[in-house]
Amino acid sequence: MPETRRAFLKHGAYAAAGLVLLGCDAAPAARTEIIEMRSDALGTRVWFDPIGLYVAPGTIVRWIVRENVHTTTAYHPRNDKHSLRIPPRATPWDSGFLVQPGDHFEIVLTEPGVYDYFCAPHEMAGMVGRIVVGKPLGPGALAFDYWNGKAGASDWRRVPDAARNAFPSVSRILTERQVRRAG
Ligand SMILES: [Cu+2]
Repeated sequence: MPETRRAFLKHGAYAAAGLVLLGCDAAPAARTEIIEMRSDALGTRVWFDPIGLYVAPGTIVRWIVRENVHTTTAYHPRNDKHSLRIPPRATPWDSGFLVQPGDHFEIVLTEPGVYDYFCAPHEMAGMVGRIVVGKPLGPGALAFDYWNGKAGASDWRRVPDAARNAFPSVSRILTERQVRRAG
């Protein structure tokens, strides 16, 4: 698994939702949106910018480190029992640690719906983001605790309060298309 992950990182690409794998050198046929992974000098404030993003299905989303060390990790039970907050048919992603400025990771999002994701070392600090692909569908559009009491979800982790408070609403993303978070 580490070897596979390293290979993905080297190519800066990852297939999600059963999609196309693209290398950084490939000329992308689809539109690419950039999400920066930010931090102040002391690492006391950390954030994704934009924190909220609307894209059309088939868009490539690339996360790139500007400062500090981060991951982009989908809210999905396969990622350390986090609750499911991406479309059920989409494949969860986890970039692993991106450590150098300029390190990046990308996926192609084809399945319509809301995708919530977090930075593993900074989730408790509220470093999360939300992408709406096409339509505001799926569990990411539901309340954070929608899964309480459901079979198979008893060991899922609760979304921490700092993360809950950081997410831009789906309606705001649909209106503004890009929700920036001031540094
Ligand atoms: Cu982070």
